[in-house]
Amino acid sequence: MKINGIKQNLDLAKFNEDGYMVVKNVLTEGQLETYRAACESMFQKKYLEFNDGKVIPGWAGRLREIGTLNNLHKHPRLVTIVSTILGPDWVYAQHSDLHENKITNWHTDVLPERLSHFQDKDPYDPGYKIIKICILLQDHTNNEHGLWMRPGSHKVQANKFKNKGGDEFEDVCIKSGPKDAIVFDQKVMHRGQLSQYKDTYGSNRYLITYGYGLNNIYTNQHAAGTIYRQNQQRFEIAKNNGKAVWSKSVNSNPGGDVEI
Ligand SMILES: O=C(O)CCC(=O)C(=O)O
Repeated sequence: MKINGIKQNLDLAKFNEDGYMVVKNVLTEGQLETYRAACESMFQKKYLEFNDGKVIPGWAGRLREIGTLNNLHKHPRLVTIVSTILGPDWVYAQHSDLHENKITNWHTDVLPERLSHFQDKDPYDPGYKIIKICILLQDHTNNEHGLWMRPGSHKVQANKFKNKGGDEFEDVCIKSGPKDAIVFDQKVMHRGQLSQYKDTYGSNRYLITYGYGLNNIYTNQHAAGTIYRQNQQRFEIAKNNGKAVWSKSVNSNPGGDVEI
């Protein structure tokens, strides 16, 4: 889709109300094919096993082996989405994750308790505005293995870093196509698949996710915690020659940038 088309299709009122929106056809057919092939190849070489799947954390802009996917986070179509939602003064929040077949239950993307020392500011202050862009590289129009949302839950103040309740929200399954992006306020409750897409469809489920936020202390603190978490996970990958398993007891302190 052309940049102008993307801009016109962004329903900001709905985004503010529900905490998310689907942006159709952000990728071209060619990008989809290239990126799926890049993921297939990359996940043979480097990964952290996590929740029944594999992840590569903190890769965007620094995983040359992944080809053109390496710089998708700076693509003009994504930049247009971000600047339409956040205005001109935003930063890439240093969050990128790539998932293969991961199972993910309900949560928000506010830093978890174990990283809460990075963020002394309350995520429910008005200055905290961090969004995620997710691209699921397969068709979810006819299945329930895509991304799920609890619309409006981003507005409900939770006890700082704790997850919110759930019963008061409606569970909505997003029927995204493989070239669509889903953009959300990272305080909205969301989940991924609870059973394996690949068991039904015979191919891997891939997810690309990036974070962006207002250029302020809230985003800086969130980014610091995210970089730390990603480096902890990358450290495990590096230490295990590319193929590692994540466990809750891992408590490495890489103390700096980790190349994988
Ligand atoms: O697997 C998915 O679709 C969602 C993953 C997710 O919620 C996350 O990475 O925060």
